Amino acid sequence: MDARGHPKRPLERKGLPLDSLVESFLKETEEESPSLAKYLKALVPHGRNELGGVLGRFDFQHRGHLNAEERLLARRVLGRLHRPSSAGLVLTNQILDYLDLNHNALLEPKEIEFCIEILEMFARADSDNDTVSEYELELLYAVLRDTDTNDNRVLDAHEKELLHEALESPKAFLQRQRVSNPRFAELITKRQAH
Ligand SMILES: [Ca+2]
Ligand SMILES: [Ca+2]
Repeated sequence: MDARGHPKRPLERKGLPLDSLVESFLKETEEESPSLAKYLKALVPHGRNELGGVLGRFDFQHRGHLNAEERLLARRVLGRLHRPSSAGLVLTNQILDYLDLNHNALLEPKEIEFCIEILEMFARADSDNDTVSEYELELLYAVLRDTDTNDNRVLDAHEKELLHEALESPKAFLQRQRVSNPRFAELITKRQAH
């Protein structure tokens, strides 16, 4: 395995061909998913970089663009976001860092499945729909930070197990988070004050 995919030396964002990843993805997505393309094309440059950071996780062959299959995988994640914005994509990258369980800067099918399960759970954390809002991404990020008990910015096997239990009874889990996770509680309080 070369340095790019080495678990201890994850691919740096600055090493990714962000422009090429984003340009080619937007071009194809215009046809393949016009509603998603509409939001992504409106991103400011900083948001486009964040989008490139997400897309790089699906560039399994390191070619600087995604093929049809990789685009489908990317859209399984991006399509879950409610009106993807720059701030939402920053959070998405932070979240995906945790869910890159083998720390190789790519999201393999198993990691994607887990990611979708988690996103589905958080899609209903605040609003009752299938998409994850920026606020719900913030809640999820707060949960991941709390679950990362050894603070190494990735979910280790035992930490992932904790989250698996959460998926079995999401409502009870979120209730417990309000009590046990100060970052989560703070977000809820802020929200209620508005
Ligand atoms: Ca991975
Ligand atoms: Ca950890």
